[in-house]
Amino acid sequence: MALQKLALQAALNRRPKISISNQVTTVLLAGGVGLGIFFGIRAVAKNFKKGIRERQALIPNNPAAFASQLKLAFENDNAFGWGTDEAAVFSTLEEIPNKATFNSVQRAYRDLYGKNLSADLKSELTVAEYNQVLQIINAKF
Ligand SMILES: [Ca+2]
Repeated sequence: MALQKLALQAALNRRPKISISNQVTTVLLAGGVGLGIFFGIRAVAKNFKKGIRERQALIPNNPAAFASQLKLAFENDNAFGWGTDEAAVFSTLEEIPNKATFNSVQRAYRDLYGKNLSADLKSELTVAEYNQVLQIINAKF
């Protein structure tokens, strides 16, 4: 009995110890902290941009104002969760003076809502409506 216990103890002692070396731990920790800082700064920068865009959204004819008008038109949903104010989408797009401003509207839309404007146009409109939108945009210089 005692011998068995001793043999077991010896076997346990011979077993290689599984331990992460200090270096690996340091690298992992540094990586984690680095990632944390990266995402933290990114979140702060995103919020900062969003804040600026939200203030700009109240200025008439600002790209952020057009972007929020489009978003409101998209969200003109009924109780079933669908519905889009297509007329408002078209009139807002008509109001955008040129292609450069439209590109700014796309950036403002991404800053404000974290989404792609053309992707949202595609999902909110029918094919015919979307083609009409393309015509309005492509007519701009
Ligand atoms: Ca909608």
